[in-house]
Amino acid sequence: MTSRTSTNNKRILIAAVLVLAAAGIVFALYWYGFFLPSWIRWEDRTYAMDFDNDGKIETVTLKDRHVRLEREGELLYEKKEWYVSDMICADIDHDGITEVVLLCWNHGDYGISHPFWEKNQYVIFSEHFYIFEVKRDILFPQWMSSKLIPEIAEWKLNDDMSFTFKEPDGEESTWAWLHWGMERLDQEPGYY
Ligand SMILES: [Ca+2]
Ligand SMILES: [Ca+2]
Repeated sequence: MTSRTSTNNKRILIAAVLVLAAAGIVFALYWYGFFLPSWIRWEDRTYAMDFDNDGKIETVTLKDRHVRLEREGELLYEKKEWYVSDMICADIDHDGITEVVLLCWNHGDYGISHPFWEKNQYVIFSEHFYIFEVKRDILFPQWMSSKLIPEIAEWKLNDDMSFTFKEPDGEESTWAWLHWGMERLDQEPGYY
């Protein structure tokens, strides 16, 4: 092997290592949400109330994309792997118990119910609509959507506990929890 060939091989090896390192960095940035859509509005919110009717005040906080549940300064529950853009706490199903409703970005179309045969989908980010109750000192899942199609860019809770959703292109629709799941109110029935 000539010295020129050896030098070329080293250059190729270094170039390959640099390409792999760059790909790794890009993947890490994607995984941690650096390339999520620019239209997402990341809100910070705090709700303090007796969510579980035990006579003590719980605080649910959305800050820096993450949700925390605390009681009297003690951290009860935190979900770090989800990226939560907004949160509303209200009794959206009219049963007298306040729900914690999240607009959330995570990996995979199906949230925690991800089918085993959809392994490649686990990498891709998608937006979800999640409903929890504060129960047993955690955010206890009541209903969790699969990937939202279309996505929700903004939402508003109306006085009757219906939601107005605005899509990234500006189109609006009205939805509510009537029986099971979110149902569309302002046209032919649809479901999230
Ligand atoms: Ca309580
Ligand atoms: Ca309720």
